[in-house]
Amino acid sequence: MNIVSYSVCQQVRPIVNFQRPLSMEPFFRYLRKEKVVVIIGATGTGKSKLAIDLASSFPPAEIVNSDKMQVYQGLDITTNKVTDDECRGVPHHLLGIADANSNFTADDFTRHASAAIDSIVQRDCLPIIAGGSNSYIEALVEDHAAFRLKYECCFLWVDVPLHALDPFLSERVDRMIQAGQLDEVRQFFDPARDYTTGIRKAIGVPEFDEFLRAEATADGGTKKRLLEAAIAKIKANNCSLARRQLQKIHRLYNMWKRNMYRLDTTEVFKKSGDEAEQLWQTQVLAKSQRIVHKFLYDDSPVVPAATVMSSVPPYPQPKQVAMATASH
Ligand SMILES: *[C@@H]1O[C@H](CO)[C@@H](O)[C@H](O)[C@H]1NC(C)=O
Ligand SMILES: CC(=O)N[C@H]1CO[C@H](CO)[C@@H](O)[C@@H]1O
Repeated sequence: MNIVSYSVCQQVRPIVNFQRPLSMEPFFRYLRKEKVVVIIGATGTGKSKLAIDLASSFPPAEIVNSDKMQVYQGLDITTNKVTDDECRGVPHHLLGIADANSNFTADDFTRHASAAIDSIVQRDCLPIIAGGSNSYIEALVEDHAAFRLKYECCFLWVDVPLHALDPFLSERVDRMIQAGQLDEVRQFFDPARDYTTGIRKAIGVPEFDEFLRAEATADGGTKKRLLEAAIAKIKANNCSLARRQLQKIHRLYNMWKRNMYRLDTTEVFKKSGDEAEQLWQTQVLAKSQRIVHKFLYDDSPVVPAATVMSSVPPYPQPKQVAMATASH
């Protein structure tokens, strides 16, 4: 997961530029900012999936993680990192790159993410930033002057009403427990350490402290009670995290609404299995594809809704070599 392979990018490069006459190229190179897609949304709304789906429909694209816990090594279940299968060959950056017992800061994120995005663009790939840490995204795209000079962002906001999200988050905690989250955290447990540093701050770690301290000595009934309490606390903490994230997103929306698009996934959350996937494809993904297509090639007509699935051309024009980038 940490070792990024760029092979996907190298393969799918179109040979012919059929949009602009060759002689105009240098002119556009200097005028145009490089484009970055940013996917935001509360925990559990499907940001990672959308990023991978979009990267697969606009290759070559690479994903930059903006989740402040997924930047750390370890606790892959607890922090809900994408698996190799889920990545479908799309390269990911800033996943599991930081020492779990260090403090990775918003400044660190800005530095690492800028470097990753510069390198993605230099290889003629589209950078897609995705993750739940809105403060990191704000630090990068709002407070970082060099980034603002070089890049232009399109924000996709994956939204779902909290009443639909809460039960989903609760089920997701149960699925994580089944997948072995407690074992993962137990291996990490160190009674001498507090929960102020690095990955130990992740939701799903401090909540198990009381249970893990008592585990060796307590009787069965006490253990059961402590475990249930820990799981309930994780659920509650995740639901309140989702609320805080949403508040922050509403604030960002007021700042960025010119370039920010809300994707309503309410209908998807009402269904499950194949039906949910179908709705995701025809509604959420198709709409995102139209928005991103327009953002990337804004001199081309918007693709009509009914035909989008079949008619989005795969990357019709190679992105410009990053000349503007190099001159800063
Ligand atoms: C990480 O930051 C917290 C404050 O947020 C501090 O208490 C802790 O000592 C820091 N840990 C390290 C290893 O610097
Ligand atoms: C079980 C669950 O949904 N856990 C999530 C709680 O929120 C954090 C965000 O900090 C996610 O990383 C977890 O996956």
